[in-house]
This record gives sequence, structure tokens and C-alpha cells, in this order.
Amino acid sequence: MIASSELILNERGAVYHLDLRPEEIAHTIITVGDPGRVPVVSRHFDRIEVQRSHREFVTHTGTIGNRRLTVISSGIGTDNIDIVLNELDALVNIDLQQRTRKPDHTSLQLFRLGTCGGLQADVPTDALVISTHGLGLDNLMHYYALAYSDEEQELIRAFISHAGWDHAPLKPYLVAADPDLLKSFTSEPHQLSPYHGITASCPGFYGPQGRQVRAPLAYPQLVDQLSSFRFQHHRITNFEMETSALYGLGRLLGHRCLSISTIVANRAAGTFSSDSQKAIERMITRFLECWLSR
Ligand code: R1P
Ligand code: URA
Repeated sequence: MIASSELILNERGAVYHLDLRPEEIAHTIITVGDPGRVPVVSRHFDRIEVQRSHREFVTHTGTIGNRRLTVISSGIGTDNIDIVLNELDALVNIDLQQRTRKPDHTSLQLFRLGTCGGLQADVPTDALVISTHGLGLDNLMHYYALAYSDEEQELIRAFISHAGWDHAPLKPYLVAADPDLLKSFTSEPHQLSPYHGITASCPGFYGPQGRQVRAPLAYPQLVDQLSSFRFQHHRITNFEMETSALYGLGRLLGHRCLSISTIVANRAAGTFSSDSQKAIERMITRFLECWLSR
């Protein structure tokens, strides 16, 4: 039995932060950071059957043709992904009345449609990048007992050595995307974008992404350290603030996750998108076309 202090339900019997009940979500879920992006996605639905909103978590569930899907905003950061993933998982894998784990596991498909900063000169502003891995510069997954694959351990060792962080206070981690979803969306006939690579997830937008406006930085070389990393065919293409936790918690809880981002700030070129809303709309349309054709 899971105590009421450990999994909090509200007066509707809904999980507390998301304010959602099990029947109010689909098993395919799009996560976006910005609550304002939720109606931009659900505008493509034929019918919206559920609309809920609590704090930064806005949810619309509906259908396109005979396929049901949910779009939910996470707000910013891996700490919010901790809430979103644990509460979505509880909706399908916990009997909320009995407060017990269900005997059969249900696996969700989660797609993040986000924005990001680009780190490579050959990946242009407004391009879509699919995350092969999340490189966690945050510390969320250090609170969980996730087993890392040999490839993930090799890659993170190579990155730490490249950055010269063997004795630094930062302890990055790295988690791969769901291999089937990654393959499906990076190869024909459903290829979403030619650009894919490691996505660094940062615990902030300014200092943790190497932006110096006024506060002095402890890691002024961060952008160069990330963009110059090469290991076998891997490189770091972009950074944002959620993917590492989505991939880590997704795998730990048995859900299949893929993170897709539009480059709005090109850090290699020092430019910002001239029409980021149009580029985001293009990502949503393109993703839905690919998803519906699968
Ligand atoms: C920062 O501006 C936010 O934008 C990116 C980052 O990951 C962070 O959440 O994603 P979203 O556009 O999905 O919010
Ligand atoms: N989101 C981020 O986290 N960083 C950027 O540079 C742009 C969007």
C-alpha cells in the first residue's frame, strides 16, 4: 500500500500536480515545456475530450481520426519532468483506489516537442534535432537507481575526460533514447529530420548554458566544451532543459521516450530564430504527419 504522503491525490481522486485521472490521458503523450504550446498542438486534434490545468501542467486529450493522444506541458526543467513522469506513470501503473501497484505494466509512448539551443554550425536555426541521448548536466537521475549501459558509461567517461571534469563538482550522466523510436523517426519512410545527436540538458538557461549576461561564470568554456566533443560518430548537437530526465525516468519506469527539438537559439552562430513560432508549428505538423503515418 502506497501511503497518501507518498502519492498525493486531490479531491477528484486525481494525481495532485497534474490534476489528472487515469481515464483522462491517452497512452501516447506529447510533452511540451510551454503551457501555451498545448493548444497549438491540440488545434490539430479532430476532437478534444479533456482539458485540465493546474500550475504549469496544462493537459488536452483528444483524437485525430481513431487515434487518441494527450498533450501536456511540463514547464521548465528536469525537476518538473520528475513530477510529470512519476504522476503519468502512476495513472497507468498504480491502482489509485487501492493505492497498490497493478500486476500488469502499461508502457506509455512519450514524445517531447521542445525548443533548444544549437551547438553545431552545420545544424541551422529552425532545424529539428532528434536526441539520440540525453546528457544530464542536472542531477535528477542521481536520486534514482538507474542502470547505465556499457555504451552510456563509455560515452560519459569520454565526455568527462574531454571536458576535464574528473575532479569537477559536476557529475554528468547520459541516457540513450528508446532505440526503436529513435530508429523509426530517424530513418525512412518516417524520417522526421536528418539532424540527430546528443542533447545536453542543463539545470538553468543562463549560467548552466554558458550565457553570461551579468553574473560571472564558473564554466565560461561550457559551449566550446560541449560543441567540440567527439566520440566515435557521436557529437553534442543541442541543449535544453528536460531530455536527460525524460530518457532516464522513462527507461526506469518502462516507458518509451523520444525527444525532438526546434533550434531557436543558434549558439554557434550567435543568432536567434526570426520566427520561432512558425518553426515550432512546423515541428508539430511534421511530427503529427510522421506519427500518423506509422
Ligand atoms: C527554456 O526557454 C525552455 O525552453 C526549452 C527548454 O528545455 C526550457 O524548458 O524547452 P521548451 O520550449 O519545451 O520549454
Ligand atoms: N531552450 C534552451 O534551454 N536553450 C536555448 O538556448 C533555447 C531554448
